[in-house]
Amino acid sequence: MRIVELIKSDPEIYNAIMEEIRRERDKIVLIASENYASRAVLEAQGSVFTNKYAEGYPGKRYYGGCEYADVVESLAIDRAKELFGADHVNVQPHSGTQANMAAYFSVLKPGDRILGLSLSHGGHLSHGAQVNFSGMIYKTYFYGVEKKIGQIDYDKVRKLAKRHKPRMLLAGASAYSRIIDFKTLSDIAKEVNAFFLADIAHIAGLIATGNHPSPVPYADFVTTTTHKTLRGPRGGMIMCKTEYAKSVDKMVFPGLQGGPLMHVIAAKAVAFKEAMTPEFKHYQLQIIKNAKELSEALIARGFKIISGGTDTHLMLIDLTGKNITGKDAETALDLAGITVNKNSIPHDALPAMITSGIRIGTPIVTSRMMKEPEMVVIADLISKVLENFQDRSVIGHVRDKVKALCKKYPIYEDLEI
Ligand code: DSN
Repeated sequence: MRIVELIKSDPEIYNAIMEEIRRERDKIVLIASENYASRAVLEAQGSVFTNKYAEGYPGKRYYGGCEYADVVESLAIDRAKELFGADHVNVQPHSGTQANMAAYFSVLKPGDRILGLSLSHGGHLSHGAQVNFSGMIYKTYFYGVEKKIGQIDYDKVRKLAKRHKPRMLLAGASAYSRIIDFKTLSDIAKEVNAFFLADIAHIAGLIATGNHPSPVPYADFVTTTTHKTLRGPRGGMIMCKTEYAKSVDKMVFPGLQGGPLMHVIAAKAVAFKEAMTPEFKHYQLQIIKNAKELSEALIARGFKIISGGTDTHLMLIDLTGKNITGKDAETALDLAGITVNKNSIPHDALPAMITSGIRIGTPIVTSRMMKEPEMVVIADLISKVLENFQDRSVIGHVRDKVKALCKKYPIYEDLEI
């Protein structure tokens, strides 16, 4: 994409964009919740639809001139329905947390009880954490992962659900690497007469392509972001059973949001079309293959992975035996050109800003067309840095190798620099 005006009118922002392109090209980014969207998605998101107010829904807007906004939103809805097999879809939530908020508000009252996976065991802030609106408004209870196996024990979830009688049972995670048994969780919700909400933000791409079981047949509500494995623009979405369609739509607008971000909705539609292709299905499978290879290569180099491996796009490395905190690991790896995030591990003794772990994901390296052999190289580079994190010459050596690998697997070559 050629940038014509910005370079003249606002060189500071222009330069920051150029530096960001360079960063995304020249580093190995292993942030599990990020991805590199296609050029078509970027083009739709950078389009004139950013100019348009379209409060309301297709065919029922509060503004004139919405005929093309209706086209893109209807396409986004229809494609999402087809992709996930959902009864009803709302593509307007600005983010995953906004989507969760709208879904909660559509059926819950302040003070209702909710039960979800604890943030410190891989859950999400908006699933009841005290610092989040969800923890402030609802009475929250949490299930966790078992210390020994690093996995959810569904019998324990059932016991907790029977004890606390939540109005809503939440499924979904930000740092859980194993298949989530949505069917069992939905059975538990039914047994205690709770609504069941599955937040599939991390694994939406895997689910859309049949690489992870889908909660859509079982859940009252399925929320997601569109920018993680799904590889679309930054944003959120709600799927629900027909009986909740009206209350969800009313809660998104006018309940919680004003004008929808039509440029983002256009880009969501583009991403959903891409996600229906055989190439995307193959891409999602490769994400998982790469994650498995990377986790095995790390284990072979003496690293401990929570739950012993992965079924998905991510893994959580337990650094407790490695004499380095998550924070220091994140800093050292980034200096070497490998971007990860520090992450609490279950039962972590260190605070969330330090942590004893790092989270690693393979969506971006797979978008760059890297495969299993490159995962072994990356595991080796990670190991070198973490075993020698105070040695500047090792870090410099790894940085050179990272640059070479990135050159071999270029991305965004057609973006200006
Ligand atoms: N915090 C994001 C993640 O990285 O998983 C999700 O909101």
